[in-house]
Amino acid sequence: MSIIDELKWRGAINQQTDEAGLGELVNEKAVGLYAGIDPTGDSMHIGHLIPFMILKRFQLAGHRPYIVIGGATGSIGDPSGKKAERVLQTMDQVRHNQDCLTKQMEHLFGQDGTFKIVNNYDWLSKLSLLDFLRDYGKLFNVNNMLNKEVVASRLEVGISYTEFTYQILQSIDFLHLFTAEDVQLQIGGADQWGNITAGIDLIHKEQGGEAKAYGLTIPLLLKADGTKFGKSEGGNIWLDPEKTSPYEFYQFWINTDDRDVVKFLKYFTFLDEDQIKKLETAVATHPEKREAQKRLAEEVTAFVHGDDAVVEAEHITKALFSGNVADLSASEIEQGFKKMPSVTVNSEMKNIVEWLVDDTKIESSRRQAREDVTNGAIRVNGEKVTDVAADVDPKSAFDGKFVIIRRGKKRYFLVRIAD
Ligand code: 629
Repeated sequence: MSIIDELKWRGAINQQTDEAGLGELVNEKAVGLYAGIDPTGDSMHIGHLIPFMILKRFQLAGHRPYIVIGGATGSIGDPSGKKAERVLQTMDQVRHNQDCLTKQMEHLFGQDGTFKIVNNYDWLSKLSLLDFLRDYGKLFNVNNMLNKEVVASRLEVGISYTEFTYQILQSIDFLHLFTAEDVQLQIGGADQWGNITAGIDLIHKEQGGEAKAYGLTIPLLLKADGTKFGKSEGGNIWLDPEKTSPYEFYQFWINTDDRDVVKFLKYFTFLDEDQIKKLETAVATHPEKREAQKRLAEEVTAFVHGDDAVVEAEHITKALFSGNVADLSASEIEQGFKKMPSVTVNSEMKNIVEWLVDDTKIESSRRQAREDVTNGAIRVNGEKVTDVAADVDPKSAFDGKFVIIRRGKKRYFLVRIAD
């Protein structure tokens, strides 16, 4: 299967500038191609991953991917998909974000030297205003620029000259990579169509109408229930483990709707058609086993956070489900209990009823606490405690850092111990 047929099968093609031309090109040679990202934040989220995973698929098929980190474009701000003018970031912020994203990209894609990461600050910052206007501005027709969806949709509310100019900067990148690195294809999300086609027009004006430059966009990812992909109640699903722990990341994929899981397997894993077909059958015949969701979570978590993170996430999931929390490590507790209610108390040993009511406030009254303990509804660090006269020793487990309380079947509380 050609790489383009594979992308079609994955549902990953929205528009192409020249389907026949690109189809021929990818069969002829190792094609240089790129996608860019602007450093508007200090981490990618899973929505950003899509075009870069497609670069990876091209690499696996023998092509030559480039990632452009937008150190220059990020200091301007792409109006694509934005309803209103952006607030400029300080150059310090841009540099900080650019360094974070570069590290993240290197970690995910850049280990083997065939996947190049470049920064457009290196060439765009050298351009003088006069060169910009004489060499490039002259090749852009304002009427065409105004007709780009991105600009047209902003004319009522207004758009600054700065953001209006963004498409020229991204076009210069494509031209630069075309001439310097023989990069002939740019890919991006559907919102990038206007910028990508502007670049191809510039290449044709500058290098002649026969120059072979192509664009391909990827559809916006929609979920079956109509909500936005990539968010949980807590906001974005980040790739930075400090912002979204590997366990939360794993849980996000595990919770995928049956109606979406095959689509996500195609977009976010490197599993092939046969493997995904088998999982599709599994969803249809044994949805309760959630085999496809499990495989999805394992594959994506391993790709982003490594195999050990998958083992940890599965360990936490099992422990929380069965209640056997005693052998969780401190790091697993931090991850698994991030979203659960927590309190901080001192390390003093105390009677369980008093401790549950006065110190941790997990129980609202002594009567309720005594009742729950006697009925066997309270577990301390995984062990049932039924004696109302028992003491809780906060230092007895997890290096004296935590006590885990479970009330009833499902309600967990994390008690942090101040030292
Ligand atoms: C210089 C900068 C280039 C080529 C591209 C760029 C960045 C581009 C952009 N992309 C989005 C971003 O950075 O703004 N102008 O947040 C984002 N992208 C991934 C996908 C996207 C897109 O990083 O393309 O569609 C989101 O899925 O919005 O020479």
